[in-house]
Amino acid sequence: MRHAKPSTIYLKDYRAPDYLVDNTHLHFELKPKATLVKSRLKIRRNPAAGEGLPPLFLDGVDLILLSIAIDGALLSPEHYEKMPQGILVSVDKPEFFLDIQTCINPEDNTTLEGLYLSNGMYCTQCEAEGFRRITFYPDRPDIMSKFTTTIVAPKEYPVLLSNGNEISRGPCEGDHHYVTWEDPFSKPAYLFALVAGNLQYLEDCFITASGRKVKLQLFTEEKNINKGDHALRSLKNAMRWDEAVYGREYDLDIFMIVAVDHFNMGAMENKGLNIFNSACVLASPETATDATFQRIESIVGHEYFHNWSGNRVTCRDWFQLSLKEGFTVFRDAEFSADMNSRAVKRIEDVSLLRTNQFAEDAGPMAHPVRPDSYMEISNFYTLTVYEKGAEVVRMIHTLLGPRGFRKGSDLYFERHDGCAVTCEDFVRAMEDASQIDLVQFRRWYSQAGTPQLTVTDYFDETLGTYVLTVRQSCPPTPGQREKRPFHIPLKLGLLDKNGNELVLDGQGTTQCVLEITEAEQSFEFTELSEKPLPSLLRDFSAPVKIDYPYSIDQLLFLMSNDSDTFNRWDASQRLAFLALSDLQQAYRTGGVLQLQPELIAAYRSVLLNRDLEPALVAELLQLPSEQSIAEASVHIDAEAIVAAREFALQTLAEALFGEFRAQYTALNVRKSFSLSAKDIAERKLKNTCLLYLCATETADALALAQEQFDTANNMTDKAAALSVLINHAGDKQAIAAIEQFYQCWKEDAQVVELWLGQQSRSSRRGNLSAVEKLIQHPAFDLKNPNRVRAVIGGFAKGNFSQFHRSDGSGFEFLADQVITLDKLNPQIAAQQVIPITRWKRYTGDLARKMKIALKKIMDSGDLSGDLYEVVSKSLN
Ligand code: 0A1
Ligand code: ZN
Repeated sequence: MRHAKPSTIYLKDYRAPDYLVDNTHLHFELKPKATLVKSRLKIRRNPAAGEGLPPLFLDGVDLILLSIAIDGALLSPEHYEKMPQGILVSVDKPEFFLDIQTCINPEDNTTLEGLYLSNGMYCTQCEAEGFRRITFYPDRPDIMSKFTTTIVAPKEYPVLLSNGNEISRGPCEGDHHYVTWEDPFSKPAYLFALVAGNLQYLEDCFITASGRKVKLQLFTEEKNINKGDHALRSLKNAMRWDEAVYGREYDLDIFMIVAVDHFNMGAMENKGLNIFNSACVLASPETATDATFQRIESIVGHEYFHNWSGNRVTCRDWFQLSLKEGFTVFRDAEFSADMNSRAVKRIEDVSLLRTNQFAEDAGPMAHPVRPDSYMEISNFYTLTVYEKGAEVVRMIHTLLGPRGFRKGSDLYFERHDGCAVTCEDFVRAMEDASQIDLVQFRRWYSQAGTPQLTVTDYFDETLGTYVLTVRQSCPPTPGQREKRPFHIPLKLGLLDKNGNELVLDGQGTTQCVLEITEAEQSFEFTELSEKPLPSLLRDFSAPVKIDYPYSIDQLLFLMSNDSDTFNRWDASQRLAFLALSDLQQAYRTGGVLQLQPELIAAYRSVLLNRDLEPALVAELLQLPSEQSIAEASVHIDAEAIVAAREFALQTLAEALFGEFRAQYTALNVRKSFSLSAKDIAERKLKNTCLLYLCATETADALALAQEQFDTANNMTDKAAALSVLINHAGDKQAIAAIEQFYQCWKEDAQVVELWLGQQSRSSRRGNLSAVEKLIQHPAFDLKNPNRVRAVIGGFAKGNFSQFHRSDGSGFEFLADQVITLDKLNPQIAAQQVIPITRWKRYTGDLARKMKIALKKIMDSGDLSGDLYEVVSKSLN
């Protein structure tokens, strides 16, 4: 099971499969420790793969092979060869039925890949390579087959689900029953799913644009059945949206969602049977925050949209993962933008990209949107493939315009329906439909790293011409020293001294998209009477870093005048970054820390401006997180970052106490709960004010937090109050709140996870010994990824100051946890180790101590392939 050194797989080595599987019949007899899986595969030689009858390779991991037969004749061991990762079967005819029986152990399967048990419920996770843990099979996405699945189980498991439509059910001997499912659509094995359990369900229906009735069902354990409404509502919105925006209808008569507590990722788009991490589907106002409600809406949308972008048209191989993920993230982001505040959604997505994807691009695991090699594909479900991949699709949308893009997506779906294709096929469909040349644009798929744009300008007063010069470069990444210029859409506007938009052409256009294709390029704007102020990279039109020598006054001006909401926010962030950088410098040199009065004044005017929408005010008031400050630094000085941010927060909180207090009071009116965009924005603004107020740690402010904690009628307000009490109240008050909250919610898995996460992320209370205590708490469970992410991830990824303590104890703790975790769940171990893999960017002793922790992992013996890949690449 463990590999000494896993081998590297290359895109350039892709070969079409030797054999195709037209039909797959599966028969499961479920038992916790010994499930019997019988499969019958209708196999034929792939005419596109050459001559002769080569042996057939079937992937298989952790399986007990009971028997194997071709056309009913049992094969003796000399007809097949057992290999570490599967079997090689001799073949003497071009078409045959292959019958295989295997035995698997769901109960002891802690990897959460293949078939496993979660709270007594059977469920599967087959993407990317989990099906090979169920039976021997050519487990690759370009093998598409029609599946029929029979599940036999004791009657204590009344619900037996698989993909497609139910075609029969009935009793079996000995208190057992069976259900048979048939999926009429061909699919790769990674989209297979099975669920069996004692579950309740909510039911609804959706009438498609062409008038077909689709049954919608959401399955949960009984105790959670009151938490499914929001997901079902989101599902119906997503179905309607995909019809309206992409012309895509759902294609089966039933669509099922199942919530499970043990899940490695967010959710999975199995055909007709989506399986969700409970945390990404279950919500009620008492238990879920606004952020959770919105996350659920976007993930339900994401999985639903995969039915076309992923399932009907799938990936030829795993290097093409962004074909389905980048496109589907773009689709879900637009869906969320249409359902909520478009500007806030964009700000949130760009913050995530800048903080975490840019860090990936600058780290040892940097890879292109379409990687060209991997050891373990699970390590490539990354922000680069998902979020940067979505930005790449967004740029195509910008270059083609909405109509051209829709023509392109129609052509893509029509051309490739039922096929397993490549990123190249996607780009070609976009090109063919729009006649726009994307030859150079394709480099976004093959070159890693974050491009850097440096913009300078020049105004000729006598001629009235304004020239913008743009230089682009991209830092080297592992295996790619030199980069060729990218094709970058740079959306911009020009502002006059009164903040008005200048007209850029004869048609009254005030915004344009410059197409940057060279290493250096100049653009001229004529007939201007004054030097304009450029508003660059509006709406973040490309995933790049952009440098223009804005003065503080210019940023303040953009912050209040730019018509592009995104850039108003971006100006506020640039201001904050400048201030934080000065503070870090002062801290390092032992100087006096001081926050520029202009910044304080800018925050004050934002707070007092009654014309601004609360949603935008809340965003403008956010100080960049420590993590994002770190990402923006060339060398990360963790101590200086913590000191600078803390000082800025304190100073703003004290200087604007009255304004924060007034705003808080204005918004703190008792009303019934709603999820309207307005109410969500007001809660966010109110809780931002509460956070600043409590940063002063005055009794007055903490009393407000306590009052909110005691009386809130929704989890957003309750959790916000708990968080500030944990971080700012004295021991007695904080500990009482922590304890009271737990006693109230200890039966609710999602709330307990929130509670664990808040403590381990607390810069005040989440020190190492507190986190070590949390690990001993009965609510913690190393076998449950959500608990691991809350406590270990909360500490290593969300508690910058405590994790980066100068003694390196945080890194050693992480290393020890990762070593233990790797024996249970390699995917989660490899996800959790990431913070210490970026050691090269840290200053001083921290880099050395992170490296020691990595070496400890490397030397601990048998690593999984997942963990080995990440650790070895970061030690290189
Ligand atoms: N395709 C899913 C993501 C996913 C990937 C792997 C998983 O298990 C290892 C689970 C889910 C999505 O994009 O939502
Ligand atoms: Zn996805």
